[in-house]
Amino acid sequence: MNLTILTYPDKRLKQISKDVTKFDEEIHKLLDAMNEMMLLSNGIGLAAIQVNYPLNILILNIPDSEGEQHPDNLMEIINPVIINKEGLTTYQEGCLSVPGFYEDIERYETVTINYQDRHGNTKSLDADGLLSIAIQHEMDHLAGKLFIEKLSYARRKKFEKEYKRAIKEKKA
Ligand code: Y12
Ligand code: CO
Repeated sequence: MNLTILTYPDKRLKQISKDVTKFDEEIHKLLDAMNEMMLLSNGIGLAAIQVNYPLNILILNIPDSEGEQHPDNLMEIINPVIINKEGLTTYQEGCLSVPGFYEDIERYETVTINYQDRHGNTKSLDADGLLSIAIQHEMDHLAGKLFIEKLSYARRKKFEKEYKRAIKEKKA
């Protein structure tokens, strides 16, 4: 499976993802290919829509306290639903679909989600810290939203200017 990451302003990133209903070999292949792509790209989170599959799938690999990622820490989250959210926190976020741009974004501090694993088993997860932030960032992708849409008007304007310039410089 050959995947490429869609980058802003690609309109396909705006698609609303749909629930997975068949937990078959095809979904397992997609999950494995997404993990490979996330590792290659130095990412800690990836939603299926970022590789042009509008399905409610996200994967995460949160680094440990030394900043190292371990294959054992891979999380595969399918059809997630937030059932509880508490508090507020701010973290400087980045996104593989918005390369080179990082900005402080406000999120809920903790979230509880229900989701399914790759076999369709139902699970529940209480998340805090970076895991909670990453889940919310990736779930926004499933709703067709990017973190830059949470910026103030002034910051968004600044971003558009800088991002356009960066794309131009890359092409030149
Ligand atoms: C906290 C904040 C955001 C998330 C969502 C997941 N985001 C990522 O995994 C972002 C990865 C990323 C990786 C990049 O590549 C390298 O560092 C080599 C990158 O690089 C450039 O843009 C040039 C940008 C973003 C989870 C938790
Ligand atoms: Co992202």
